[in-house]
Amino acid sequence: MEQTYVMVKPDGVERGLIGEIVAKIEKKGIKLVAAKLIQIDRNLAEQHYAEHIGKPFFEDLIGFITSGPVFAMVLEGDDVIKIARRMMGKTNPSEADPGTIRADYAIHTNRNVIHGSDSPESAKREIQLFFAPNEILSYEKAVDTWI
Ligand code: IDP
Ligand code: MG
Repeated sequence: MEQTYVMVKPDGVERGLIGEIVAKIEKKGIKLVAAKLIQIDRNLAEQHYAEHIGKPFFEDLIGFITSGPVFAMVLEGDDVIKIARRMMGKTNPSEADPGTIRADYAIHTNRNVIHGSDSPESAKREIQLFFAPNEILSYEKAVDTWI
């Protein structure tokens, strides 16, 4: 059983897409174990996107991700890191497969609506960055055996 960090970025929140994105996650059968609306500050943004420091798009990315609330989530399930990444689609929405969130809801790479951890190491790091341990729940759902 894996956990991953996923967030609806400020463009998705502003455009009213939280509900549709969460609906896709729920309908897929993925369990939500933590969720909150937060305003990311510069310090947290730089930690989250540390791997991109120095890249040409870094300043725009930090400005964008701190520009308004994000909807932060922890998802849990078998292979959920890869599954969530596939549901999001490629980073550049013009290369994302139809039906993925980025293909369906975004046009530009720098406004691509959603973030998801790309590996078990990133997932662990990002979950710890955004959530305290007591904010992440462990619970059974009656439908678990049907998924
Ligand atoms: P990911 O979000 O698919 O994991 P990363 O390469 O980790 O993609 O990049 C993080 C975020 O930085 C992207 O989601 C996108 O918002 C932004 N980004 C990445 N590459 C570019 C670029 O070439 N131009 C503008 N923004 C970019
Ligand atoms: Mg990434």
